[in-house]
Amino acid sequence: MKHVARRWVAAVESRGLDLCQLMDHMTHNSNMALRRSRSLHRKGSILYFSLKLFVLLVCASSAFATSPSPKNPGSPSGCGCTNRREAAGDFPDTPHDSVSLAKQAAAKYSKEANVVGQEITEDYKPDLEKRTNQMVLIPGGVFTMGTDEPAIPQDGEGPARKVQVKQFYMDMYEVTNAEFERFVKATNYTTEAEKFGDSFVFEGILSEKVKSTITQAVAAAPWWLPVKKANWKHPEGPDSNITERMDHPVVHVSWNNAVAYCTWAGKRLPTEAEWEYACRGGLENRLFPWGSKLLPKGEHYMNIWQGDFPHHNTADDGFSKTAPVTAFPSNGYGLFNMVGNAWEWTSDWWDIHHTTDDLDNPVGPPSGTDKVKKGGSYMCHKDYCYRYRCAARSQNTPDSTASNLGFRCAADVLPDYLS
Ligand SMILES: [Ca+2]
Ligand SMILES: [Ca+2]
Repeated sequence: MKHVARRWVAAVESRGLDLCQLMDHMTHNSNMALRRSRSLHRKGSILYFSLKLFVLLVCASSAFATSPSPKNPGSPSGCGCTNRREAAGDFPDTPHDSVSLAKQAAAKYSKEANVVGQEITEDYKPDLEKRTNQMVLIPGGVFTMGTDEPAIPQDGEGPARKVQVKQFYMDMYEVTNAEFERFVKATNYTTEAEKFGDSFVFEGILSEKVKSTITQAVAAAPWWLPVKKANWKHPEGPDSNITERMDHPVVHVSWNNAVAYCTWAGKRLPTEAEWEYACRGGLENRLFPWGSKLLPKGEHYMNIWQGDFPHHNTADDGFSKTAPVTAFPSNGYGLFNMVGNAWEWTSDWWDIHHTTDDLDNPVGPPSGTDKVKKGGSYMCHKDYCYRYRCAARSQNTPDSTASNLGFRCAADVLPDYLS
């Protein structure tokens, strides 16, 4: 089935909602079929070590074996893999509530896929790769969501309201390229940026070669450029890669892609309330996860933009683009980079009108056109995008992708493989 998908530019580092809303949007006919293969890498430990031994022997006997074997997750040979193309129309054209969307995804990304995703295949080097899929228990409680002193009122940061949140688990880190690659390899997943054939990239991180090929820009935010073949594996277009960034947040992932990943991992996206509660780290009415000082002890606690946006990033915090998800101190709950680095999707539909009634585990509006994202990114500068605060928020359509937009997952119960 084909449907028309409206994709908004990642309108986050703009001067405010007006510019956000003015961002150019693009219409694509897209086949939303999500291809999933059940790469049944259910090899027992004997088979696994046999394969490793075989690979070692082959490598030892070859003078040319200087690099790992080619990664070919879709190859059926030797692994008992089977491929199955899902029926088209996996995601609806029209808005549905988050729960039903998540349930649809859950039906498609089944338990067996979750198990597959956590097994180690010969393609991976667990001793060389530090996993970043750990979760921490966030104790339940009541907190003040939003603020009565909104920095960007048009984003619906206010009013402050009392919200109860039951305990849940939260990813310690933004989902990394390494973790997302495991998902892609296990399920033969194709992201929406790959299907659309382009994604939005901040001009300041593009090569001159790529920039010279671009004729289209976003009038209200000329620093966002649609780059052909930009996707999670090629964050700045075809002449870039993630080889040296496997521990950085995956970007160019849509909300739909994020839901698929979290479901595969036995997790889910956090609600906005959960995300904000987790961001605050047990503190009340503070701007940031650690308090209200931008530079506690004179040090940078997050990856944002220093200098003159969008012309010059001094990268005083050490990073002009994404940083490793383990960078900077964690907050009181042990969570890293809740603000800054990459924006993070939540499960809620976007609305700027909030009740002042006390709420119990709110899940946001029942429907909408955009999803809420939280935390700001490495592109945020106070003059343009003072959204690296726990109460701050922004939005994009569920199929939007950009070079500063990622996610982390939550869960009601800790997945077995993490306990
Ligand atoms: Ca920075
Ligand atoms: Ca973040």
